[in-house]
Amino acid sequence: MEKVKSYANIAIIKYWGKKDKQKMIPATSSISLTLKDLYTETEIEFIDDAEIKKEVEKNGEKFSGVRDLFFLNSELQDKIHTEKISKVVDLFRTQENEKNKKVKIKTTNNMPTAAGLSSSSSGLSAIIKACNKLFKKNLSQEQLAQISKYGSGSSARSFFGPVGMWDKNTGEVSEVKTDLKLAMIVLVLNEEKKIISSRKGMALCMETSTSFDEWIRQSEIDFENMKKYLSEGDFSKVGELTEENALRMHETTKNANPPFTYLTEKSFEAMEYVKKLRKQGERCYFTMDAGPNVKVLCLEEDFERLKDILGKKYKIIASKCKVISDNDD
Ligand code: 2P0
Repeated sequence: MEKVKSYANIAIIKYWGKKDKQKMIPATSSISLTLKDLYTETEIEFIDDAEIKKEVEKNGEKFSGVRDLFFLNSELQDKIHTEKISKVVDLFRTQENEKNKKVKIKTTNNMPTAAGLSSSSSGLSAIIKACNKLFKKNLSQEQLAQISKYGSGSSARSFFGPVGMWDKNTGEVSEVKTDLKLAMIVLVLNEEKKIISSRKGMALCMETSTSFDEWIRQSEIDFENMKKYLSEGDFSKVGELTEENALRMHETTKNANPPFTYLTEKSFEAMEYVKKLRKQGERCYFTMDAGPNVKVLCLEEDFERLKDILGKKYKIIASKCKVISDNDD
């Protein structure tokens, strides 16, 4: 049995749209922080058909036809969910003698699943890492990132840290160098599953949103500027652009047909609160993904104080960044 741990990432320049779904070419380049305290732990082992049969008999019709066993937070997943994971494992069952190998995966997130807290980035990257070990493929971080994007685009960035990027023009996933020591404080406003998955949300926006072309055009500029601000170590510029880019992404949902939003009244209140703290001299900036929760970007040096302040008002999950090395497992 192999055990791995992988970390979630939160984008400060968002991936929102696919230029080519089959080849997994994103419509926008993205940059994210890899967070050491938002993670997934995954165990994987080979099993035989008899073990699958036994579990299916125990659990019922919904599980019939699964090719592997997939437990998420201790719960056996049904055929539909398991098939998505089996397709990811297929990316490693490439040799003739691997084609019929069955696996049992047990995965645990230390954060609410599918509430826009990026559990898919840590979850999918963990499965990729686990398969790399089990199938003894010995692939590099970059090679793993390139496989991981087929499971979930954002998961590719989790192979690099403290800051990772995915370039839409070169396809490359890599580390972004910066001297800034960054951290994130997630304000957990709602732990429910999101109504529209990011995958469906970004596809709807790409097909129908009247501001999508403008989003793509501006995102290219944002990406270049963010790389520059990170390399110059200009935190206020990084923070301001993080907010602007997130708001631009969310604008595309409002202009979709039908219009929708991931943000709630509570999200807007939290954004206002972050701005208020800034007026009081705190260095903090917000970002939001495909869910209502607000994430606060700050510097490590302000992390403890901001955790105290925000923790008085909100349930928080706070994390510094994770440095990922080549032999990270
Ligand atoms: C991001 N998100 O850059 C953006 C911002 C959500 C909002 O990447 O379809 O689960 O599997 O490639 O990676 C979430 O999308 O989507 C995401 P797929 P994924 O983090």
